[in-house]
Amino acid sequence: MITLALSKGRIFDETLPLLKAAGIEVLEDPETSRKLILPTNQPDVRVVLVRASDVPTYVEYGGADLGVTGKDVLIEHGGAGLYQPLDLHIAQCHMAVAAPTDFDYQKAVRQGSRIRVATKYTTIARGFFAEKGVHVDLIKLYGSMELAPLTGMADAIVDLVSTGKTLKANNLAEVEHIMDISARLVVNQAALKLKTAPIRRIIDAFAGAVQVPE
Ligand code: PRT
Ligand code: MG
Repeated sequence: MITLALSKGRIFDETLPLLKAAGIEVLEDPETSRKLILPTNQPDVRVVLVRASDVPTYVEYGGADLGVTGKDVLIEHGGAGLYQPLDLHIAQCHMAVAAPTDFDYQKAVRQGSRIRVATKYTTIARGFFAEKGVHVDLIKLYGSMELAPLTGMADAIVDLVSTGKTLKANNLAEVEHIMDISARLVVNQAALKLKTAPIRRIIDAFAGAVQVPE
């Protein structure tokens, strides 16, 4: 049995065409089914639905042989023990620093002020500001980062941006581009040794189906 960990939403939706290229079709729709283990047309391949931030953990500890996860999630997890053979170029977005339009972020940086930054991505944020030599107090949040500056709790946020609509709707503007983000295929290293042929077949099919945007 091969077990693939996916999260509901964009990761699941954008992985479907890659699975199709590997001859795998998921037999139930996660949006309507309550099942957490979804069968596929291949009797020896199943999909488990987990929280996006839990995908690397399931693969690390062998709850799944493979998984698809954002580079953001992977960096925050640490990626220990995971083989990362492929950038799938799906669920694309970028990590950015954003601040209210009336906060002069560049001036605060020039003056060496301490900046209060709210984020779910503390590892990425800490690394980015340390590299730049900017002093920050990080406030860890688990969601709706945009709210933190609006309530006066933080000066800025570090969050993912795709269309930019969320920032705009909350009177925030991007002030730093941190890194491009896309989803990766991650593989449990012991599973790769034990089930080399079927896992390689999936990796190769995914590799052949990846569409690199210009
Ligand atoms: O939702 P849940 O808390 O369960 O987990 P999650 O938010 O981690 O999962 P999900 O499915 O939303 O995201 C899975 C992966 O998709 C992330 O780990 C990213 O790698 C990737 N991805 C791509 C995104 C986005 N685009 C994205 N736009 N993840 C989140 N967003 C959010 C962003 O945080 C912000 O709140 O969308 C909002 C901004 O979108 P725009 O279009 O308004 O700029
Ligand atoms: Mg989400």
